[in-house]
Amino acid sequence: MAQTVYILNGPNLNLLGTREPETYGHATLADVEKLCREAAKRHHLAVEFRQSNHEGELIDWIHEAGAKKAAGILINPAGLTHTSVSIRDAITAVAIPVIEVHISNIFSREGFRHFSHIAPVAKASLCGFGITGYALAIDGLAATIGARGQEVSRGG
Ligand code: CA2
Repeated sequence: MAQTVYILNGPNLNLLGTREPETYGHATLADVEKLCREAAKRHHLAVEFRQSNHEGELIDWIHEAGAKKAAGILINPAGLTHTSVSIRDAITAVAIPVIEVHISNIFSREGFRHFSHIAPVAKASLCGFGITGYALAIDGLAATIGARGQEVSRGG
């Protein structure tokens, strides 16, 4: 059975594509999900794609991914990146790789976005590539866990 990657999205990311296109682009969260499913398929990974505006629900899902021994978690904690010790603690408590993803370059924005509670406990952090960052993070996770990539078809 395929290994599963949990892709967790934090508060307000349900609004993606409706406002602030200069910062977050025009793609919707549904577009992000489609991109993730395509990237994961190339590595034969199944996807649990979720979004919540509630910190506790995100924490429950991190625990769930850990308990189910998921291949890993990609998380865009959104604003909670900069405030949530509890999400950091949940990540520390699970024994699976967690990759932090941000659509925008948090270091080129306001000072309060420069600090991440998540980065020190994440396997890797990636920001500034727009929604393409999610696909890049899936490729990185797959490389980390040694997931089987798409077989290259040989001609001739
Ligand atoms: O760049 C990212 O992915 C962020 O995680 C997005 C968060 C922000 O607080 C982080 O500093 C960086 C904001 C998510 C809210 O997204 C919206 C999208 C469209 C309209 C309004 C909010």
